[in-house]
Amino acid sequence: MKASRLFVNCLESEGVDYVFGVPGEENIDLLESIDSSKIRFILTRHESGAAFMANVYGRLTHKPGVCLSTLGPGATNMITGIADAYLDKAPLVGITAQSPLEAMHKESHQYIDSHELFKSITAWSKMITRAELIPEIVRKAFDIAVDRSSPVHIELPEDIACEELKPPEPLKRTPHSLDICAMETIKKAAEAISRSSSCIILAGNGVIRSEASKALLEFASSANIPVATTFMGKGAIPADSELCIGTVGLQARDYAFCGLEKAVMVIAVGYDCVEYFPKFWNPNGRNKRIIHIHTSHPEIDADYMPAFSLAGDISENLRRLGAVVKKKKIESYFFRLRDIVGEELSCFAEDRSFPLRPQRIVYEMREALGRDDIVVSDVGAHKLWIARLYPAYEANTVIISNGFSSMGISIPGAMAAKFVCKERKVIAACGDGGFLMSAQEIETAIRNKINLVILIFNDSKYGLIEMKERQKFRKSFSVDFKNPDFSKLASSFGAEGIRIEKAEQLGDALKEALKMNKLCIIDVPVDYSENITLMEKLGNNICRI
Ligand SMILES: Cc1ncc(C[n+]2csc(CCOP(=O)(O)OP(=O)(O)O)c2C)c(N)n1
Repeated sequence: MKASRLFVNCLESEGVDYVFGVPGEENIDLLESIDSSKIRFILTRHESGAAFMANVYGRLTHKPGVCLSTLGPGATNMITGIADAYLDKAPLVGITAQSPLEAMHKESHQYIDSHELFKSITAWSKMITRAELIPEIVRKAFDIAVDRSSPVHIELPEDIACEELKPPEPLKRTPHSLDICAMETIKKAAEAISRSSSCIILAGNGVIRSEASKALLEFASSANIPVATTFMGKGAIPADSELCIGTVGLQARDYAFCGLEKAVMVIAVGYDCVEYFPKFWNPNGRNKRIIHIHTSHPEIDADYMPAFSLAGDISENLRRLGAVVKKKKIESYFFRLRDIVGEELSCFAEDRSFPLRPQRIVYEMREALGRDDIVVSDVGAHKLWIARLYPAYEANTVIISNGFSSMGISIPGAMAAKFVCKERKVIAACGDGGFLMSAQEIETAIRNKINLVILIFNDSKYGLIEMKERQKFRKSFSVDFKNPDFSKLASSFGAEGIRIEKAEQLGDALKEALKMNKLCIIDVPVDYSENITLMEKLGNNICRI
């Protein structure tokens, strides 16, 4: 058997159904083996698109997404999407081709040391130097990707890929179980919660990765504690649960943040420091008592020094804690915070300003989508508006990159969402900057008959950076650009293009676009003049309640 065939057998044995990637001379043996397997190869137009697809596939399925590139330039192109999976903690297996073994010690066409490059953005990176090691290396890669919810990297040299060998069998996965904390520790944590005068739960993406949303809601209900989520924790608790007070993550005193500020105790569940520095919500004073509940013990951070760390199975540890904790009384302040966010969104339902205000766009997106439909946000000012205002009712219905925060994720990410959840509606929401960082993947979507809606917040600028510049320098510079005609661009790809000309048009346009049997690009002129309020005024307003 050819080694590349054995490699693909191992991928099949891991349950891989899609590989996203771009070919190169050095990976055509592997591609030929994939071609004659049950795995579907999704040919993309840029390796970063392939990596973003694998990244979002991993987040949605909790199985590693797989992406593939050639050596050198293919590998370097794939890096951004893989680095995003690293800081956003998505399980992913990245495969790159490599020069033959005998060419690696000297100057050689397209050769760079990819292992060195990938080492710092993966939990594990390995070159296959002997074909018979393939089953062990692939098995180990998938275990690490799942257990650490992280990307891993396998390098397959060209000469190894086409070696013939007497095939070993793929190895089977041994089920791994997570720890459950000793009852003694759980009781102590429960006593601390009962004693604390004011408590809040801060839920992060770890809840979603661990599929612990149900346990979180049960725990919050039995202890009667309000829940704020991070951007990537959106949907960990339904936005219409009376305990959900909204999203934190802006570097400002936004609504839900005030709840965090007021609480004496923070129960951080599945919270990742990478998303939202502890110094923003527990600054210098470091006076909050923290209980950390996650799959692993906490990152060392001087502003995040929990009194208790319950590491292991999040759901089971929450259940045990919920069984012994005393029900608390919630101050009305927390409910007020929650109502204000809802009021802010509905207040823009009839807003006729044109260009549209971001709040109106978010309102219309929410109206057009069902509870379990999916929004994949790109990175920019639009992400902040979506994160704070868009109510998410289920886990993984708002996909946001907030660890690595790479522009360009939304279009390939939304495509991955469509591969995984064919029956759900999907919107890729992006700025005009991020759109053109991944627009080439529209061709991939059309070729694969993927119907989704791409909604562009069009301000002819890198909007978020303008906001930061204005905040710091009271002026803006180096952020303006000119856009192509997005409708014409859409039709040149074979997609539908709609340009919004007045605010009232957006709701119907979105609903129709989501029903279309075609990919649709909606170009929405946006008025970002209120962006600065994301950083300034909100905090002042909130002080008054
Ligand atoms: C790949 C990448 N390059 C640069 C940045 C820095 N950055 C963050 S937001 C932003 C502007 C985004 O502009 P746009 O996509 O138009 O969205 P808007 O802010 O206007 O909503 C930039 C340049 C980044 N996060 N990722």
